[in-house]
Amino acid sequence: MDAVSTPRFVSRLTRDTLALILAGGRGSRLKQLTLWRAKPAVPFGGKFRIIDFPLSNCLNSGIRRVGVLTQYKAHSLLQHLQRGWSFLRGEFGEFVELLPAQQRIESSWYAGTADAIYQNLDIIRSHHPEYVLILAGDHIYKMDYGPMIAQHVENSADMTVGCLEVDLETATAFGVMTVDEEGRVLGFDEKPGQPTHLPGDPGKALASMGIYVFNTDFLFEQLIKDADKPYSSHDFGHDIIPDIISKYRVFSYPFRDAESGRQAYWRDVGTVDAFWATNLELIGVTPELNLYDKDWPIWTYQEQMPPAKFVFDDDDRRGMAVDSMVSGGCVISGAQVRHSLLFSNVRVDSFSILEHAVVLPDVLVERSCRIRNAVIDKGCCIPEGTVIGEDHEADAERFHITPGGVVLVTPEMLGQELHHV
Ligand code: ADQ
Ligand code: ADP
Repeated sequence: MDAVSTPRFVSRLTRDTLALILAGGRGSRLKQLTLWRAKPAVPFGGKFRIIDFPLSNCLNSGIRRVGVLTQYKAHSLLQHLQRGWSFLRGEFGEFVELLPAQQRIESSWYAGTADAIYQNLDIIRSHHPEYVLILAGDHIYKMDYGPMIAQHVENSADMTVGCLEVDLETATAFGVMTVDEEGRVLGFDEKPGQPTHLPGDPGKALASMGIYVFNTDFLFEQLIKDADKPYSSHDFGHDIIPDIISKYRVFSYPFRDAESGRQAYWRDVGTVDAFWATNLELIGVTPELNLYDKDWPIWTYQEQMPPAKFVFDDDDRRGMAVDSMVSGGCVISGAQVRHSLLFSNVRVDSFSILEHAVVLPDVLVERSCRIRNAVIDKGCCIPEGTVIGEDHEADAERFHITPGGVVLVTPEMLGQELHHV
């Protein structure tokens, strides 16, 4: 049996690994959804936040030492982590540690992803990990990191980069790699204008997932070297990887579904269109991302709430939701909800109709509203009779319309200062 498939070997490796989740990016393409919160704190899937996915992946992979590096608009993220992710016991060497920017005196803010790690070198060192797993805080996927670390060790690699095949047209948004038959990285171009396609497939490119395994000592050496370079942007994709591939052993790790061997589910909900579509995709009978999978639970923090209810209103009008997901605390009273995802504590009142809507927590939809193809941000109160998603010209005066025709509505756009109902 090869070592990769030996559970004991893998679990020793995951025990010796410290995961660091980069949770500081701005995520400006999510528009007003990230006006007050970092992208990893954006709610997703009815009751989760995006960061719950990489964090749950760590836990389910047996990695129980995790640092979360925060930066931009971190309040809501920190609150979520403190409430939901402080259950690991430090006494047993297990923790989710918050690592905000400004740990070092000489620089006050993280420059790039490598700088964010560099600023925390002393803290990383104090945990004595053998391997460091660097993750992004803003992707939706379920991944066992154990086999990736095992492959890294079997290859005697200095660094391993997780990768996916993507369509060539979208490859300009990624780090694009070329590899040899053994998977060793030969070339790496961050966000290339003209991405190189896969050898046998002109429509596809090999993209970095922005997740990396490093031998700790090697990581330290490279970060210290990079920190001294005056023209570096201190970024893994721009600076570190292109600089090391010709001198050291850098390998790719293709992210595949363990059972089917096919490319696994992975989404960057970086735009409002992607956010809307990825949430609504969860509704189908057999969605690609199964949140009901007991073998790979996604943990989160959520207030305790009563079950959702669907009630007749005073005029005996039926409250109903079909082809939808409805979270705890919701009340649908004399209203119709179709092909929509309602997060916790949403109230929809009489005569209102919701279709293809993603409604974040704590929203009140008053009577006689019609809402289609929309994302409604947390805490909105949609006043009686409001129509959204039928006339884009009218919508554009108040709301944000995406290139895909989805209407984004936030409390500010409705002139509502208070975030909670
Ligand atoms: P991008 O996602 O564009 O590309 P970047 O904006 O640097 O790269 O973000 C990477 C991750 O780090 C995100 O989770 C972000 O939130 C976080 N982050 C960014 N700057 C940070 C900072 N200073 N402090 C803390 N966190 C920070 C990267 C790779 C590409 C790869 C794609 C895959 O550079 O090569 O293809 O990810 O999505
Ligand atoms: P969360 O994303 O945790 O649910 P909120 O949606 O309440 O949190 O907002 C995230 C952060 O932004 C909180 O610190 C909140 O106080 C702040 N915030 C939200 N809306 C506004 C606003 N209109 N003006 C100022 N701060 C706001």
